[in-house]
Amino acid sequence: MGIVNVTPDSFSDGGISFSPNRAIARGLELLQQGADVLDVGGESTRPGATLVDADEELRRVIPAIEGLLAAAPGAVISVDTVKSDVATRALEVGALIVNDVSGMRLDGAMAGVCARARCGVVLMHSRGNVTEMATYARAAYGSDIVGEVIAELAGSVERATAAGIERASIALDPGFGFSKTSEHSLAVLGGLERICALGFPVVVGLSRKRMIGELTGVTRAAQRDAGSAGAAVVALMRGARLFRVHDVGMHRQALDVAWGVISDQRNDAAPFIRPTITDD
Ligand code: HH2
Repeated sequence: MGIVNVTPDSFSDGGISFSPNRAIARGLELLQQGADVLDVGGESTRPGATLVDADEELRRVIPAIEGLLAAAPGAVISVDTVKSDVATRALEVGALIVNDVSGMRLDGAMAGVCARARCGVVLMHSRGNVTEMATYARAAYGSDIVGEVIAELAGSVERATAAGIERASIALDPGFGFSKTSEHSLAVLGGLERICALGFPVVVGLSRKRMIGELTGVTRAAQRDAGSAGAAVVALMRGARLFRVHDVGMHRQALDVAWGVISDQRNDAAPFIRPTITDD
């Protein structure tokens, strides 16, 4: 999933796609790099970011989604929003997935909107409202953080299925960096297999997050792509299958190689090598 942040204030790329034309150009570039999904968002969850109302969020994301689908009609678009009004309109103009970082906790109408649209949903783990979810205000866990994340994700699955969303339409995301210190995020990555064992496809958003900065010492978020790809490969090995990333080209290459190695070691796998490449 390539990230298209139509925001002035996202933590690593705020401003770079903050106009419909720039967002469309960015999205097309990410498709070219091998993105299977474009995740279009209009509100940053970075601590200190400005909250936006639904009208402003709609002004940001709808022209970008419409323009992307006009330029790339087959593109699979997810909308990164916690607001049912934004999800409704995004689905009307052609988005196929709703990526809700609140796991449908914050807007009681969200689950019904997604059920009626029969869209895909990403239910991410977080705590608190949009302004606090990426802080440590609610980052208190006992000895089994993975168990707590699983229990809270189960609440999101319950909200979704009670409204009529089919289990086959749901993917789960443990929410790296959301109400989690870097130690917490590392513990969740360490226990990712338990989350994958719930039976839903698992999405990870590790790209450029603080944990990558704290492991590498790279202070500028936009320079953390190589470290992010390393973490993504670990997540793949532990069962994650969707990767929300800024640098699609680098992740595609790292994950294609890792997937090729994994596939090669499974007896039932088809050969993964692309024999047409001859220039090296
Ligand atoms: N992280 C961010 C936003 N949306 N969605 C999912 N499913 N998983 C994530 O980990 C996730 C997400 C935060 O990253 P970004 O969009 O780059 O920054 P910002 O919130 O500042 O716009």
